Amino acid sequence: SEVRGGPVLPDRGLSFALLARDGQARRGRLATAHGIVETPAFMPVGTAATVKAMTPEAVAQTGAQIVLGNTYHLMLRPGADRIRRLGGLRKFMNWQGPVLTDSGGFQVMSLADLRKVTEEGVTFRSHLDGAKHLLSPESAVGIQHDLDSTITMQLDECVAYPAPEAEAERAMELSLRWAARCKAAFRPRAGYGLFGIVQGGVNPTLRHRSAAGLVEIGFDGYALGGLAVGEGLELRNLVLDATVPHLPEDRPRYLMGVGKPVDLVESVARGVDMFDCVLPTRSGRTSQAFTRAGPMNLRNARFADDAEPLDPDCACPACRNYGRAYLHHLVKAKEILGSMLLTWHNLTYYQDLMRDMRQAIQAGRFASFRRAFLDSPAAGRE
Ligand code: PRF
Ligand code: ZN
Repeated sequence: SEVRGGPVLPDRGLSFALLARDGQARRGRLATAHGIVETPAFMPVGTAATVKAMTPEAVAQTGAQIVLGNTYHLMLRPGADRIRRLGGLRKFMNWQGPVLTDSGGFQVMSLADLRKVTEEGVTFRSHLDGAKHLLSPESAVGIQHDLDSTITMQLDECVAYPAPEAEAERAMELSLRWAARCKAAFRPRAGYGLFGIVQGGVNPTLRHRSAAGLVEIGFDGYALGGLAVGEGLELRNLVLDATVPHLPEDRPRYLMGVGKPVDLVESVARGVDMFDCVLPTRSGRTSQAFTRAGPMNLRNARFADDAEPLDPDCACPACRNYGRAYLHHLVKAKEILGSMLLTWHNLTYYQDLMRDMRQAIQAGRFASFRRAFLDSPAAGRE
């Protein structure tokens, strides 16, 4: 079982205690104004002030200690000022723990219409009603203050993959200038933090310069952006290996938008402490389950008469109280409960994986854990 310790909050910022190290893998504890996060940690995505198909109470029962929200979606609907008046995002959505909010730049690039990036910020038209907006480093931080985010992300620009090196360099340098403006606009408080975001495409030199520039400005944590954009596991691992050594040991490292279970294990092995990804929740709504026996699509006819639990080694309600045949029926009939139960299971699977990694690091057996995982069907490499 995990080491327990009371929260120790610094006067300003977040406290991050490194409890154990095993190779590059780290076991840590992040203390925030809104609760403790044991790391390595996976943050379920709650884009529009909801982790889709789950109540916050159920999200907490999966073992999640922090959820992610999105500046872009919330500024457009229901509006940052409204959420501020209603007591902040945590109160609005009834999530008791800490929240990390992404800054909006990445979502603008993937969702908004008529985007334009300038030194000032990014202008765009809402994908909901076409209204024109500007997101600047200062307004992105201001909106995250309105949301009362526990962890605020800097505004950055993430380039597509592949990108010409000059383009990756321009976006990296712009993101660094935006990082300094975000730091100046951020109001430090005890138990709240601001994270910088490393960019630089897949070029190790650019990544190094980005990391060094961010460290000079000084942040409560450092995110790795611009990855999981189609570069593939091998290239991503090379970028991680080239970047992580340039980040401070005593600050959390967050790999944005990653990933599949195997990606989490391989990134923890390279020193990453935090993750977020839509995969467990989105897959849950599209009939895909992550299990110890590997990924399963519950739409498959082979489950029609299969009364076995989805994953016999999982303690979630979907696995304890129902069989695969029933889950198959629910997804075939497009019943909402199918999305709910598969999301509940997938989030539990992800949290169990993180807990198992934390325990393995703590016990100094992460290398054998990693080998066993990679050799198992759960790695999805069949
Ligand atoms: N920047 C921000 N959010 C992100 C990313 C990024 O580069 C990614 C990249 N996978 C996911 N989410 N701000
Ligand atoms: Zn389960």
